[in-house]
Amino acid sequence: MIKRALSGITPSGSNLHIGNYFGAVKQQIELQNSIDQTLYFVADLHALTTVHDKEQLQNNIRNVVLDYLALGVDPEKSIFFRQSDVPQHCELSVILANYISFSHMQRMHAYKDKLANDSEADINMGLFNYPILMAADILLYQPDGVPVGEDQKQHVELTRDIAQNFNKRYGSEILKLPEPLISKTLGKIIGTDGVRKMSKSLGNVIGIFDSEEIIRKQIFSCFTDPNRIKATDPGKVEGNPVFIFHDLLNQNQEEVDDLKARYIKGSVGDVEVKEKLLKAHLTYFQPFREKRKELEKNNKLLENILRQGAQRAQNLASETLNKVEEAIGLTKVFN
Ligand code: AQP
Repeated sequence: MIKRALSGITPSGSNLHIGNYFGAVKQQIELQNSIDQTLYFVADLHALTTVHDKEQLQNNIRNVVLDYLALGVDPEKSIFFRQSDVPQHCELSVILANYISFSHMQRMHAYKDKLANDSEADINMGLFNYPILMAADILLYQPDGVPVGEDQKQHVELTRDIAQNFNKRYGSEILKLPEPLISKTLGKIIGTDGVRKMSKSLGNVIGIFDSEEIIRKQIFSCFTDPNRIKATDPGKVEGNPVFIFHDLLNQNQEEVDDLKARYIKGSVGDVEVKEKLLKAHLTYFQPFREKRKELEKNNKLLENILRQGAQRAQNLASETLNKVEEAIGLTKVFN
C-alpha cells in the first residue's frame, strides 16, 4: 500500500506541456487526496545539465513553480519545495555515487541518447551523474511510490539498485526501495510529430500555459494520418496524434465520436478537427490558466510556500542523511 509518494519536475524549459500533465502531474495531484503524504519538488539542480544562463534558469524555475501550483499542487496537502533549497540532496548524492558502478551508469538512457548525437567531450558530468542525484532526491524521503512518466522508469530502477547495494553493505533496511508509479495508458504521451514522446527538448509539445497563439501553432503543426492526402480520403483514427489529444482534452464525448466517425469516412478536414482540439484545450485548462494569472501577481505567497516547503523537506531529509552518515561511519562530531 502506497503511503508516501514523491516526484519532481525539471525546469529545463519555460513551461510544462500536456505530456508532463497527463503522464505525471495529473496522477500526482490525485495522490494528494488519496494517500498520507505527498512531496513534490522543482528539480532545479537537474536543469543545470542544459541551462547555463542565469536569467533563463531563474525564469524557468519561477514558471515551473507557478505551473505546478496552478495545476493543483496544494502546499497545505503536499510538501512543495525547490530542490536547491535542501542541501541534503547534494550531500546524499555524493555518498550514493560510491554504491553504483561506472559501467552501470553508462547504460543509463539519458547518457546513451546524448552519446548517440554528441561526442563524449560535449557531455557534461552533470548529465552523466543525473540519475545518482535523482536517486538521492528520492531516497532522502523514503517514499513508497514515485509517480512519473515511463521515461523515468529506468531511473527509479537505478534508485532501487543503489538502495539495494547500500543496504546489502550496511546490513539493514536503511534506505527504502521505491516503486515507480506509471500509468499503463498515459505513461508515454506521444509528441505532435506522432513518433517520439512529447518532450521539451524535441520541441514536439503542446503547452499548457502558453498564449493561445502559440498553442494554436502547436496544434496546427500536429501530424495526422500521413496516408490521407485530401479531406475526402478515409482516414485512420488509432495512433493519430490529433485524436489521441482529443481523447485527453475534449470533454465533449459526442463531438469526439462525431469527428472520429467523419474522419474515418472522409467527411471532415484536418482544420475542423484541429480547431475543435484548440477549443477543447482552452476549455480544459481555463481554470488552471486563471489560477496561474492570480498566482503570478503574488510573489510573497510564492516565497512563503517555498520557504515553508523547504523547511518541512529539510526536516525529513536530514533524518535520512543522518541515518546514512551514521551507518557508513561519518558520525557527526559537531551539531
Ligand atoms: N511525453 C511524456 N509522456 C508521459 N510523461 C512524460 N513526462 C515527460 N514527458 C512525458 C513526465 O513528466 C514528468 C516531468 O518531466 P521532466 O520535465 O522533469 O522530465 P522529462 O521527462 O525530461 O521531460 P521532457 O519534456 O522530456 O524534458 P526534456 O526535453 O528536458 O528531457 C516526469 O515524470 C516525466 O516522466
